Amino acid sequence: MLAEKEIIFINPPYERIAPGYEFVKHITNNSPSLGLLHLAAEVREHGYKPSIIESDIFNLDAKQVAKKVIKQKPQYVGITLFTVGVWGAAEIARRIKSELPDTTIIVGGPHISSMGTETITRFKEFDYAVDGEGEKVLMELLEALEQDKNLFEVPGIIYRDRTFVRKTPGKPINKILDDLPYPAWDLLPDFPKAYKPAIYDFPRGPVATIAASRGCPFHCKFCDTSTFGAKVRHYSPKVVFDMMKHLNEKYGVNHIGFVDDLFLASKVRVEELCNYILQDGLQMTWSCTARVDTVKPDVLALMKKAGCWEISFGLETGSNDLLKKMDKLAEVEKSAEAVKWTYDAGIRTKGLFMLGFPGEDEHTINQTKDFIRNIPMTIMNLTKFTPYPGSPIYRDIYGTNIRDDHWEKMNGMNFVWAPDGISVKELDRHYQEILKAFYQRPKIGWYFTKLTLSYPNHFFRLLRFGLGFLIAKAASFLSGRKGLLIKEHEPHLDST
Ligand code: B12
Ligand code: SF4
Repeated sequence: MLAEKEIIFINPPYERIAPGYEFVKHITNNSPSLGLLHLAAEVREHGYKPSIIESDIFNLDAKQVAKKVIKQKPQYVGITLFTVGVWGAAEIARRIKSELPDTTIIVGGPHISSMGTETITRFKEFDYAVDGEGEKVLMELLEALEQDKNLFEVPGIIYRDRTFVRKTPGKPINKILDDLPYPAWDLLPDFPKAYKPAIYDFPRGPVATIAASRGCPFHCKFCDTSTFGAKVRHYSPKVVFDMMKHLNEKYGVNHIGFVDDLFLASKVRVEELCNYILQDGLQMTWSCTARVDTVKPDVLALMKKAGCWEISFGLETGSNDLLKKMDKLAEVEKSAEAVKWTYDAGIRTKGLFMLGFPGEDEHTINQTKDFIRNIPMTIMNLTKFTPYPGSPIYRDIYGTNIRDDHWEKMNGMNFVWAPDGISVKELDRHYQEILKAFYQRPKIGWYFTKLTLSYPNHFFRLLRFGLGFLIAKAASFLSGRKGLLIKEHEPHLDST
């Protein structure tokens, strides 16, 4: 018999690291899914018994995750889907369904918000999908299922009705975020210890994430905003402050990563939050993301005082031409000014860049190299341009053709597409060169040495990374691969 009202939420495994480079895991981002924490809190308030499986963080593959679920025999399973995770999720669902045919499998997340109908059509092992923000719609769906109501009355869901796949109208959003329960951090096994952002991305852990707002009104062509849409909604600053304090007092969290698309969308709210922190004397550091046009010296100075340690700016490229093509509504000169102000305020800048956007060529790549050498940026993140479903550029490139052949590679670390006149091989070479142009400067090397020595957490992670590298090299020589680390991709199993 099935346990009553039990729901297991799963963050499925996906390829974050090229096969053969598993030791890199010690220094990469191991943050939990905040979406699942929100959903678990919501269903718990309505009498369900939720639990959470974070596959990658606990090194669980699809088979192991399914085994855990099958043992628990839940009534419902909820899986969060990024495009990159769809195949892993489908394998988990298939395995669960073969042992527990009565367990209902519901999916949601950014991939569903952008390509839900296609996904449900293709993957018969998923029963229902929730389009967009999940809290309210998931509850309505569960209620409809339990009370055998007409599913067409639940807004924002996708389901199979005999041979048809139906999508119900509407995509309800949470208008007042303050009404949501706190994310269910208490349900995360080994929280906060097991969950770390990438090395050097925080000073002193433990770390937790908060989304203080949802939505973004911009339409940068590479960005998938289909989950939260254009309407920005905020928690009130007092509630954000209370959440920070709760994490600090209950779990000993010392650093918060704000994952809002536009943390600085409202300067007034950020100032209010800073004032709460300062009045209380809360000793936490935090980081956030911002557009370059939302910062000014006065607010930066206040943020620094209130513990802001790093701001991630989507700088993207050193070419104004490319920024225009991206519809970024930004200029390189403005970016340089914002980074300089941030540096002057004593806050680190993390520059988020991308390589290979349509229109990229040798000239724009050289402009990026010049740009990164000339701004006071502390850390740089370079992703390989990926046309994610849900982003405007996806439609420009592929039209309405569904390109599912690249899904498992859509992790920002593979070129799944290349602009005219430049090959993937050349892009890969430029990728290495740009990173070297930034990181091989003595100034940067010295900064990271100091950081490593100041925070033992980083030192130990680096040590494990180094040991892992040596072991992988030795294993490669012993198995006749002559020191080569990369291993072949295992092809995914088609579900159809
Ligand atoms: C923080 C973050 C990360 C963190 C943590 C990821 C995580 N596991 O949550 C890290 C750094 C690890 C990360 C990595 C990546 N990320 Co990221 N990330 C974000 C970011 C900035 C915020 C996510 C967040 O916490 N949101 C707040 C919570 C509350 O929302 P949520 O998770 O979406 O959940 C809500 C709904 O989606 C829905 N829902 C979600 N799951 C489910 C499940 C069920 C059953 C139901 C009913 C509903 C439901 O309900 C939730 C509550 O309302 C988003 C941008 C954004 N605005 O969301 C990008 C974003 C999600 N990332 C993106 C990408 C591409 C990636 C990477 C693949 C590559 C990269 N560029 O870094 C990797 C690997 C992805 C992975 N599987 O972890 C894309 C996804 C696009 C896509 N179609 O796949 C986004 C949308 C950025 C963008 N605008 O393009 N990411
Ligand atoms: S890149 Fe940033 S500003 Fe642009 S649409 Fe995405 S979240 Fe908004």
